[in-house]
Amino acid sequence: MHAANLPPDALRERAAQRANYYERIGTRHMTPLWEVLGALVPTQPRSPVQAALWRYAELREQVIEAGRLITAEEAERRVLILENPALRGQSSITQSLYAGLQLILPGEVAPAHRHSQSALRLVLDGEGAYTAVDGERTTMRRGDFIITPAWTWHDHGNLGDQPVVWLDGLDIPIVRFLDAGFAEKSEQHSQVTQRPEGDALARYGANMVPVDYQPRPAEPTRVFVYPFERTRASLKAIAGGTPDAHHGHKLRYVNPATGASPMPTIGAFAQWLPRGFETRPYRCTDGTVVVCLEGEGEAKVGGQTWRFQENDIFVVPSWHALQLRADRDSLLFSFSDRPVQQALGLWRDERL
Ligand code: 1HN
Repeated sequence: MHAANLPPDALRERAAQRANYYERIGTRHMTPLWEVLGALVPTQPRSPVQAALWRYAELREQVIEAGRLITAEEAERRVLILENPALRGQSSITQSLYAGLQLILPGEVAPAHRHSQSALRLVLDGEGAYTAVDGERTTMRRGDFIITPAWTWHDHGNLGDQPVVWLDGLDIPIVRFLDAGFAEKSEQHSQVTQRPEGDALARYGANMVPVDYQPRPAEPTRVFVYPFERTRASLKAIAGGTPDAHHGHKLRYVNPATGASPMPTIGAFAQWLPRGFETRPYRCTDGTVVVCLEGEGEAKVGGQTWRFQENDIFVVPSWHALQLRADRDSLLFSFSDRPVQQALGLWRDERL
């Protein structure tokens, strides 16, 4: 008999029988699919992630205070994690990604280590720091996008006279989900450099590669720094053309030897929105972290609207419509797990 036709007594009786049954099978570590099927297989993504924005003025103040409380040495990495408001305690900004703001003060060293997690840095503030990746240093300049692929040795230092702040993005939640994390500390505090600065960019980042180099599939790029100067010049050069209605002028960073994303788990993008331009709403399945490197404007994410300016950071959850408006010429950097979703045949987007 259909539930709607049962008298109230019978309905109550049946609910009690089911509850009793669920409890008995529960003691044997079983649970009924029919109670959770809709949530397990939603008709479209219903991310628990919350749209959120962090203003750099506040971030900077807080991270500078951390500089008075703990040294880079003691902390190993002096970082304030940006936790999604709906994922507190999980060290995650989206379900798949970690983000944090790192500070290194003049004279400090963040000692060499390596781990299975892949990392990116986006330099936000200050001059004079460097990162070393597998034996090569790169000077960190504002807007530079620097990667430390999985299992590469990396350390940072500040040889200048200013605090240097950057955004870290890592695939920590992905590696945690897969239970595939390893890490080790180096005996070398700071890596001994094996090649001069600029070597990787000269060999792999000038539309050429060493004659016998054949990248393995999914190998991260040997180019570990994408200088802001070059990114900006490319965007400026194309900015005279007609912007895409949903993206403005948007490029994705690639491994120049393969066309794939710089690292297998994290995709990164740079976007130019001319002053006065407003994008049409767009959504995609990769929850995305966005940083304003230049300009200012307004972002609408789902039902929320924020103003953004330089170095502000916001997160767009999976399948939330995003609409951007630039009130000055604006340059936005963003990163997401898109290459993972694409490799698995999961990625979708929609132009609204
Ligand atoms: C890490 O190695 C760095 O190298 C930053 O700067 C943040 C967060 C978790 C695990 C490793 C870095 C990190 C991290």
